Amino acid sequence: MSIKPNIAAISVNFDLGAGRRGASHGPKAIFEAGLLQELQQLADTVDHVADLRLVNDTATHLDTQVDSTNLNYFAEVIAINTQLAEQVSQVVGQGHFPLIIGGDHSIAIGTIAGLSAHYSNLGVIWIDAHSDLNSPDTSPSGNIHGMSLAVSLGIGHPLLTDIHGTNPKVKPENIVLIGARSLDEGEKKLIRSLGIKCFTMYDIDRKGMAHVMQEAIDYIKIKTDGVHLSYDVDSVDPIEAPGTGTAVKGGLHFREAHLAVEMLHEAGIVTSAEFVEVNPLLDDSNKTSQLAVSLISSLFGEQIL
Ligand code: NNH
Ligand code: MN
Ligand code: MN
Ligand code: MN
Repeated sequence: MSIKPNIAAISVNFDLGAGRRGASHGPKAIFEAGLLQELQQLADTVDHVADLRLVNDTATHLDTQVDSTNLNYFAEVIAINTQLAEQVSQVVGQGHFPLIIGGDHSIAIGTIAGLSAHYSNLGVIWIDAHSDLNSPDTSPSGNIHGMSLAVSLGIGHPLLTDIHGTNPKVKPENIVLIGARSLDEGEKKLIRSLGIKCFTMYDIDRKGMAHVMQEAIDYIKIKTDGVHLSYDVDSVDPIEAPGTGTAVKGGLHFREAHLAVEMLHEAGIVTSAEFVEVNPLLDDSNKTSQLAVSLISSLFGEQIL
């Protein structure tokens, strides 16, 4: 992003991919915390192009033959992601930078589907306490926000993997996971068998965040034609990000969380981004939505000095 981007913000008021309600209020809280005002100082142009939500019953027309075992709110997740993929693809086609504000992490399905139409080697940097690599067979919860990266790899129910065209949307060697500390058994197996690059909290403690980010950037930039940043705020320690549905202790500190996006800005490789899992119902202080605004500003070049 050495040239200032034209940002197209897309808010997704959706939380049925998660186990508890509230992330659907994330966009409102993040916008109220001053997102657009901050971005106006950093971007060439900023437009809030879409504010997506499920409308009434549009999502309930799944064939009774369809097996939706261990897929909570399956029809709703399909519906919102179909809309989102279309919107994201349109924005990329117009040459704008898609900035998606969630919402729970199931919306990465639609974001990545929409992007994949424009990139043959899309890179994905997934900053998250989790890896979201479950399928209905391995998921302990049935919550689709824990399956979105697997779906983007073409693993999971065909009605999810086929959203917005052919699959897989992303290749395992083009993914980097950062901040992992809560992985289910099936996810660990998949990371190993597919050889997905994964920097856990252990790696971050051991090598330092600057080293990890530099390795991640060097790894992904040589082989991709675009890089999507998928930032789940539960990657950040609950002390700094209490407002999220599945907080896990031992996370990124405030500066580590920022350094990641500061280094990505400096590297100039990111072509789209999403920030997800802010749940204002779990955070009276609005600390977490303020953190999201601060992280997004840093991604677009807000500097300390
Ligand atoms: N791994 C758990 C599951 O699949 C939790 C996923 N929760 C997330 N992922 N917040 O980022 O249910
Ligand atoms: Mn500012
Ligand atoms: Mn996630
Ligand atoms: Mn997570």
